[in-house]
Amino acid sequence: MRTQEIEAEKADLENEREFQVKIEAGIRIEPRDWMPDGYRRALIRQISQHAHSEIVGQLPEANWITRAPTLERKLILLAKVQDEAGHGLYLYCAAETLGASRDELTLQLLSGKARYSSIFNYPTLSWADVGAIGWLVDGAAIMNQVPLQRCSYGPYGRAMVRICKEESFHQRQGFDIMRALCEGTKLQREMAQDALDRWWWPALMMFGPPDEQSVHSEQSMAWGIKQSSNDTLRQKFVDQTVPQAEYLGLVIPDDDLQWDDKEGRYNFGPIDWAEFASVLAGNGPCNRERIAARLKAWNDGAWFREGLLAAAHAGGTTEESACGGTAE
Ligand code: FAQ
Repeated sequence: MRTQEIEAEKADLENEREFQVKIEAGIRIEPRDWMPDGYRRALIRQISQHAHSEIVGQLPEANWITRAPTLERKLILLAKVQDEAGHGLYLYCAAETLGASRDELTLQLLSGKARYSSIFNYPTLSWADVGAIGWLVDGAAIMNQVPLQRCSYGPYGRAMVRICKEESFHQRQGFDIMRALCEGTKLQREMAQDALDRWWWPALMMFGPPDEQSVHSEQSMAWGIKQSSNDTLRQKFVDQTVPQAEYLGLVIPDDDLQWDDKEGRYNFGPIDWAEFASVLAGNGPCNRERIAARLKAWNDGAWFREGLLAAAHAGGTTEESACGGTAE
């Protein structure tokens, strides 16, 4: 028995060594490949939180579908919100390839065990917020997700390719809403400025805690899951977005914002991390409302899930194939 244990330990060490060699050589890890348990857990955590964010992220903008100012804007917004549902589904499928079912992950969201992005706990008070979400929130999401296309885990990286293409359309539609408002009446320009004032800081928080407080970054980067640190991406976002705000004639709500010629970047003021912590603890302006909406959707959909499974069993289909199989 002792010899067997030693042999098993040796095999694990060899697997781990080969795994790290693959990661360093940029060879993708696929669902049936050997992977350390920690790598699997890290991916399930990140992919599921990402999937939940896409799904919960439909709610703030969906609030404006019935009140979009023109038929064209309504159609575009409908398509955008539908895209976010699609992103959630690709991501749940990617998590399924790691052995975590969508139902199990959804229950973790509903019980508060799994997180979703802090940004979706803020309310959409005016039509300009729909513009600000597309411009800033999708803009931040793209900044974070473009490097994830090179994630070491194949199904996640490949899902990101399509998601990023769609997010870039979302970002442009948001910017176009802001442009239309900024070229409009005084009241419309004020709406656009007010939306920027409310969404700017929460958008910066989307990138996660500062590097020195990031729990997962170091290991995640060593495994090739994350490609860049939270602060690096946040800085790139600021550098990209400030000139866009200037083009729109809007003012970033940060008195400390200043171009640093020597460093070739914008320096910006301190982020209110106490607010971030409070939102993560469930006390943001809309946390309870968001979870209540997801819980209602889950309960309302029970009859459909049961029907789907009953039909699958009657027809000899497996539960997995009834739900669309896995995304590789
Ligand atoms: N909100 O150690 P780190 C979108 C948590 S999709 C809530 O730095 P990590 C599309 C973190 O989970 C937006 N929690 O963590 C759209 C961890 O807690 P845990 C979502 C956050 O994983 C647009 C703890 O803090 N995107 O917007 C947040 O290395 C418009 C320590 O943090 C993704 O999920 C936060 N902002 O880095 C949809 C992208 N930040 O798990 C609709 C993939 C951190 O130990 C409309 N994810 N935490 O309990 C990632 O890139 C990473 O997971 C980060 C966090 C960068 C979010």
